[in-house]
Amino acid sequence: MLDAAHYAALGLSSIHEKVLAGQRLSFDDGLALFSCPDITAVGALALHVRRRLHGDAAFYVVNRQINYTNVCVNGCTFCAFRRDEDSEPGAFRLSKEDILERLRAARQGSLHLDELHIVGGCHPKLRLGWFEDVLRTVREVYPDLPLKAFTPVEIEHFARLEGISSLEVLQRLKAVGLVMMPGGGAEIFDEELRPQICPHKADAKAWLRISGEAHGLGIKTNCTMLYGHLENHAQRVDHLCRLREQQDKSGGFTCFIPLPFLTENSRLKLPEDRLGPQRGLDQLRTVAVSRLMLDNIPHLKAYWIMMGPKLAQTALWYGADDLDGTIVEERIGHMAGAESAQGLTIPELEDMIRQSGFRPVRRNAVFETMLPDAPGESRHAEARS
Ligand code: V47
Repeated sequence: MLDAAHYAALGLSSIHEKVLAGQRLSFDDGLALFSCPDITAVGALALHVRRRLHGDAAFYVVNRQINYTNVCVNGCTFCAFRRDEDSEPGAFRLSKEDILERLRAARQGSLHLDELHIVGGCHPKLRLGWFEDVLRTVREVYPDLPLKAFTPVEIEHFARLEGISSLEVLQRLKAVGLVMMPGGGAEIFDEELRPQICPHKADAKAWLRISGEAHGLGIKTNCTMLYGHLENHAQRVDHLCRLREQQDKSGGFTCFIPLPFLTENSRLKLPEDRLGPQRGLDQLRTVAVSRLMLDNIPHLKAYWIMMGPKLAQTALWYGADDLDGTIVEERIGHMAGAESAQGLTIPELEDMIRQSGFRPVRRNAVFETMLPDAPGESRHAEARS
């Protein structure tokens, strides 16, 4: 830990003191951390908090991601994954059988999955009954597999299509096995900027309300922030403060995932000065500031797909404690230019963590710790495709 004199020289004495005392940082503190020229000083504070919460543990999950469709009514300008119509080139929609086939393939590779992550575009015709049927069937075939599915944006969309409340949608999905929701769709909450990047998506209030409703039903959820596009530091800090405020009320956010904007194939074009190598440092700083501001959210994920494995490893020293998982098939980041592999094996993830100086801990979708090897499992299964 850097000493008090160093933080005094940086004008960060009060932040340094608050972090050591475990006190809440203010909006202005968040801004000061974003503009501090010494990124390692910011990182050291975040590392202190991360160690206080998790010691030397760094988490990963043996999971699969399934995107059921990329057809979406929301028209987000940043999204390279989306298609507006079923008939557009590159549009896809999986059947229930396609989904089950992917799970069978995972089982044939003798891999015990601890999370099934299902998300997709807001398709204009896919009804809630279809999703209930998919979840019910998956649960029948794989009763031990924790189902993490549907962002608050999808829940809002299902509610609109069915003409029922979001709470009712959540109750119906919980009844067929939903235990966890991914954190996507939060993007940036700021009311001026949000319509420019996701004009038709559930707004900030709806996203936060639905997260709170899920928490009230005992469904844990994650939360995200999409950054590195048109937003400024104040809009980032505002986003973090709104998540923190919601967490004070409903308490069910498990993990925060800062998502760096990947620019390929996107309709959202950035000015040249936003595209340079400084983006790597900005990712580390954003991880660190998020860890420091979100004092009531236990985990912070350096999502290796979007950050790339090398930067994700480094992020473990800047406040992150989780890398996500084996994944196998990922589309949202790769359609936007992610250069990472499609999947990693358990040994690859564990090596990444050990080489970074941390202790690998296998967890499930709701962050319960698992034994490192499930019975009869091949640790090398599901190598990158
Ligand atoms: O909501 C879309 C983002 C999110 C791009 O909860 C992009 O454990 C960068 O939320 N560049 C979906 N990001 C992914 C997501 C997620 C992923 C892994 C784990 C979890 C979890 C959640 O991806 C979207 C959007 O914010 N996104 N396009 C892009 N071009």
